[in-house]
Amino acid sequence: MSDSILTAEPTQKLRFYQKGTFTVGNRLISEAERSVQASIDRSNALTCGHRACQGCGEALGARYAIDAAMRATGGNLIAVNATGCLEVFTTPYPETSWQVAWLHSLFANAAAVATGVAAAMRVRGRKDVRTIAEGGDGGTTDIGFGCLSGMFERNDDVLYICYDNEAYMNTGVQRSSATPPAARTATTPAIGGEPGNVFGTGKNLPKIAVAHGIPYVATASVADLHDLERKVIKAMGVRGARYIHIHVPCPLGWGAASHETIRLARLAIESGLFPLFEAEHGVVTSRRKIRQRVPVSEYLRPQKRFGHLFRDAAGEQRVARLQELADRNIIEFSLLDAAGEP
Ligand SMILES: Cc1ncc(C[n+]2csc(CCOP(=O)(O)OP(=O)(O)O)c2C)c(N)n1
Ligand code: SF4
Repeated sequence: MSDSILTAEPTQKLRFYQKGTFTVGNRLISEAERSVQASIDRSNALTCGHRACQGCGEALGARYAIDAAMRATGGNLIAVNATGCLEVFTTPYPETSWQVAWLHSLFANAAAVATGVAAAMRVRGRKDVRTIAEGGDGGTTDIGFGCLSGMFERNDDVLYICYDNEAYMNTGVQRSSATPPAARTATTPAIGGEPGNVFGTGKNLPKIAVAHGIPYVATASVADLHDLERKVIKAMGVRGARYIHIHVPCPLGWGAASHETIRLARLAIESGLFPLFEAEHGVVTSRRKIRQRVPVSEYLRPQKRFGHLFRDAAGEQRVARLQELADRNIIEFSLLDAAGEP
């Protein structure tokens, strides 16, 4: 083949999506975009030796979020952690896996304690020391909600991170107000006329945070760690109240295989059930488009908490209702390209 034929060949732009391991991903993307996990410079805020279950999405999400915040602040960071799995599996007395200044608060008051820490740093003239509060969805959407809303309303200089595994996992998988409809939990068994969690209940905390008009709100997922890191770094560049809601599959509570954590998190995004977006001062400013749309059943089927949906016609109707919720998200957040396809 001559050179002239070679240069005349049409070129096709390839788009690379992270599909498998991050080792492969790191080799195929530019250095600037690579995950930090293989870098010798990574901060490792949460080291090995903690006692999370195998495949715990919360452990992964917390490690990447706090590492990114440490990088953004040069390590000048204090984390306040509500009671929950993350607190319990990282700090069995007298040990700790945290390599960052870390305080355990009550279940209900992580946001208020973090506000106090930020105020103390301000009074001491240490505005360079930044504060993060973190907790599970139970601690955030239910019992800590009042303190969190107050922190938002006063625009306190704190980043609050919610690790959403969609139930109270640490005490045995009870329903929270972030549990999805139809999901089976210890308190919403798959029996009776409406098996699993009831449709029409619960609350959407990212949207509630946006409604407070705070400087920055984002949703993120362990399925896209680059996006997660970028959002945490962006949040640390802003002063005032900030909120990031991270979707973190829980193999134990969801009845899923531990190696399915990332795939499930990805299917939640690609089905439209968990939209990824950012909002500033009450206005949605960006969203991540769906890349390969999938029906919600692909996400639900591998999880035992939704097993009762795949047994009879009544279950099929509930899957259709969940599909409607995903479709509504797709419209509300414009998750598909203009042509209607990813
Ligand atoms: C006031 C109070 N009520 C109940 C508890 C018991 N408790 C400890 S952890 C936990 C569940 C935490 O659930 P969540 O916030 O969703 O975090 P996860 O464990 O799922 O990460 C509960 C109910 C407590 N510690 N304090
Ligand atoms: S119960 Fe779930 S959230 Fe808790 S450590 Fe195990 S996998 Fe993680």
